[in-house]
Amino acid sequence: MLRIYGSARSRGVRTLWMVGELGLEYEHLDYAPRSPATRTPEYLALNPNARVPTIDDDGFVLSESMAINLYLAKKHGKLYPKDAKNEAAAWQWSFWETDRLDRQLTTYANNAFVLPEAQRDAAAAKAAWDEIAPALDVLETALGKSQWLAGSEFSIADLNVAAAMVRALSFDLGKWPKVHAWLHRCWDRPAGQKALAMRQ
Ligand SMILES: N[C@@H](CCC(=O)N[C@@H](CS)C(=O)NCC(=O)O)C(=O)O
Repeated sequence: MLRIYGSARSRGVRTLWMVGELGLEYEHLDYAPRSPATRTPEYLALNPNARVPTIDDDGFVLSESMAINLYLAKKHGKLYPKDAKNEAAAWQWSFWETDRLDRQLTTYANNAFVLPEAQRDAAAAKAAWDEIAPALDVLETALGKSQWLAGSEFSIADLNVAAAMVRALSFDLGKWPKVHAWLHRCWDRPAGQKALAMRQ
């Protein structure tokens, strides 16, 4: 049995969307980030970074949301590109998101609207946005060439990047119309909607 550690309100939503796409049965341990459950010796043995998500797939333990999704898609032969070039494009976009958008989006969202107003840091929000905007330009250009990020259909590349951009669903993306349309096209999938509902 596949066990998923990590709340849907965390990067765990990426894994929960993926298993929905694959139609897998799983056990969900709804651990919140920084919760005591992520600090126990048992959990630290699975993920010494004390972060979520982590999976235990019949004894195979893996962390890092992008790697988890690439592994699950490849293992189950769905949404994983069959040719080497599109496979590499899926890696490229997953690593790109981690480098150019991942923490920047969290920092921006926290300091722009998630934290109570008194705890927000406007300078941190601006610094994050100054990195997010050029990354969205890059994505807009890529989506001007192709509807999807790796090949001619929705794939793990789109899922990994769109899932990591969950916060951007509430941003004004008017300057990036292709990103806006693509992001909603991805999240409108039934498995995306189901994962999103788990965040409520
Ligand atoms: N690169 C990791 C990041 C994991 C991560 O930072 N998760 C957050 C929740 S979204 C967490 O567990 N934070 C706990 C902490 O900062 O102590 C991944 O993509 O899985």
